[in-house]
Amino acid sequence: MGVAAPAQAKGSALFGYGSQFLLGDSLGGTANHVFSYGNAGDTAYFGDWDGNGTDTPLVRRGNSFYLRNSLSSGTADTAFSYGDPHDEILVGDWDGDGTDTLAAHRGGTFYVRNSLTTGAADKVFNFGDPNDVVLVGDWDGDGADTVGVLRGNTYFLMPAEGSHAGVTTFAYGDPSDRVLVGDWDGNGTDTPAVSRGNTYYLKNSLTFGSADVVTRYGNPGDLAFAGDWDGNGTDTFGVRRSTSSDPQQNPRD
Ligand SMILES: [Ca+2]
Ligand SMILES: [Ca+2]
Ligand SMILES: [Ca+2]
Ligand SMILES: [Ca+2]
Repeated sequence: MGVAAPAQAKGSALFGYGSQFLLGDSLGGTANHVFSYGNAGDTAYFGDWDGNGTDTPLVRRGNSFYLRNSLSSGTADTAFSYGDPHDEILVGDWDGDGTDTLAAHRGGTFYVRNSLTTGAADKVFNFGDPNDVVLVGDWDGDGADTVGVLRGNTYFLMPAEGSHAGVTTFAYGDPSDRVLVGDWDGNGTDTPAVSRGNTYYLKNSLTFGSADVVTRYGNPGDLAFAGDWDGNGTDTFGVRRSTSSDPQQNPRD
């Protein structure tokens, strides 16, 4: 796969392994929501599938997707298929209606669908290079998510689906940092955070400069992701862990 460091947008597959999710409603706080969903080895995502303001899980098996609308243990509320099993899948509110749906990324081309049902793409566009790290976020606060790419520590953020004019470009962090994207200050605009161990360096603007907030979450071996678990408009962190009932993780490269 790509040579760039992994990214965890609000929108890309979660880091980590295990069927247990531990989500905190405040930056640097303890976990407020602890539950199990799916299988330990499932590729997992979070999004606001029902548009009620809270992000909840979805797991992927091949090109099948199983979503749940609450942060509690239980079975899927909805299942559907999209894309090819080898596509990179991204989550975002592409049309700004308040509901997150999927996009498939295949060789630098994005195939966006605006409903959580089996069907064809609603919109297709190209951005970046096939091996770029892809980020999803609402860069301009208009309520709709678009994509961005990360090369080394330089961000290229698309203003609207398919638009190559007015791309926002800036550098932040180190090329080896892991990157998350979220609305840390609740102003409607998504910005990056970089992580080193379990320390997170949050930036609240899409400009060159140092971190606005430094915080910790989870254990040093945890790889956090971001979302709005309590629906208050700000994104905070969660981690994924194995439980004693999960199969032991096979080493991956
Ligand atoms: Ca929701
Ligand atoms: Ca939507
Ligand atoms: Ca913000
Ligand atoms: Ca929140």
